[in-house]
Amino acid sequence: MTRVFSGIQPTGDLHLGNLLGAVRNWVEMQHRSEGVFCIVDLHALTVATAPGEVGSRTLELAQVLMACGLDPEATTLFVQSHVHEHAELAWILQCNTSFGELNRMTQFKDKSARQRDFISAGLFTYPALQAADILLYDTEEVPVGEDQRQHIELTRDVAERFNARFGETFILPEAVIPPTAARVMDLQNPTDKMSKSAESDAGTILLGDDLAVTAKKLRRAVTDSDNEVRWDPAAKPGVSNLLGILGACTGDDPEALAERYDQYGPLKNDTAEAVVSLLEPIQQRLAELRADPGETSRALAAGADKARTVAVPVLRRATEHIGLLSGG
Ligand code: ATP
Ligand code: LTN
Repeated sequence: MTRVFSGIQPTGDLHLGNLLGAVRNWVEMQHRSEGVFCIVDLHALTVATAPGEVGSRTLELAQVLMACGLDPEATTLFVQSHVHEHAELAWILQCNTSFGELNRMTQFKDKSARQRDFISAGLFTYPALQAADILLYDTEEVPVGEDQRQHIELTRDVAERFNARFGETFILPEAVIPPTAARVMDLQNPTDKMSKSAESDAGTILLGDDLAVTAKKLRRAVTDSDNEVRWDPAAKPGVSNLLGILGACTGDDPEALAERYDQYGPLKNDTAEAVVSLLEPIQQRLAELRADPGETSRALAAGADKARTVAVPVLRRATEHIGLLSGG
């Protein structure tokens, strides 16, 4: 079976972009591949956090992922900091990544521009930790949204360089980007991606939102004034975003869907209905999981044990190929 790895940061409430662009595809892949899914809490430390915040968000995110359908029995679901090999391999990979490569990363440019007074070195070297996450599991496929393509390409470059320097060690992974909803846009500013860190949440559908609020946000989505339903992300970003969301929910091609509508109102209503039906069962399952946090903690501990069975030998392979003196 194909080894699949992906990660998600415990930095804010999950939104529809995370669900359609990433998490839903993980759930789909979990029974036909060997899935390893990681809550990347160390990545969350790259921007300022209050004491205790990352830990509680980590547990919450695990519950949300399980409510979305990730089955800890069928996959490996674990927390990055529980498997120390991630941080250790990240250091080794930093030493095989150039300053120039990291300096070209658009996520670093975007995120550092948003920090007012402190840009951590970790924010800059973040992609080396991400490369470690992926390479530690001999990963073949990495299901992510479009915004992560550049990081996966860097991971391949670093793996290739390491292999050339020290001998065949790492498998080169491929990004797997979904055909629809790879980039869900903000409903109020449809030229920006839907994001946890947007200034206002009017354009963001949060998985935990009251469903009446969800429907209202979709019906109030910004479109344009010509009232023509057409799939054209460049000229009609708002309308195309709704078509993309509806298509991702129903499994239809957004371009074909456009033919069925000649007004914005019905498109907005149908999109709201589709999103509400997608979220309703997730919210119900989440309420059950929240009632017993011990169940999630136990699943995460078992997940970390499973993860170590792969990560420990892969890190050893890397240190042996480098030729670090064995400690016995
Ligand atoms: P933010 O939403 O604050 O920018 P992020 O991009 O760091 O957060 P993560 O939680 O790290 O979000 O991302 C988890 C997954 O969700 C990644 O695979 C990412 O590509 C995907 N993703 C995030 N935003 C979107 C979006 N608007 N559309 C599609 N996929 C997305
Ligand atoms: N950088 C990613 C999160 C992430 C990730 C990973 C994704 C960290 N490690 C490994 C895929 C594989 C983000 O910001 N969305």
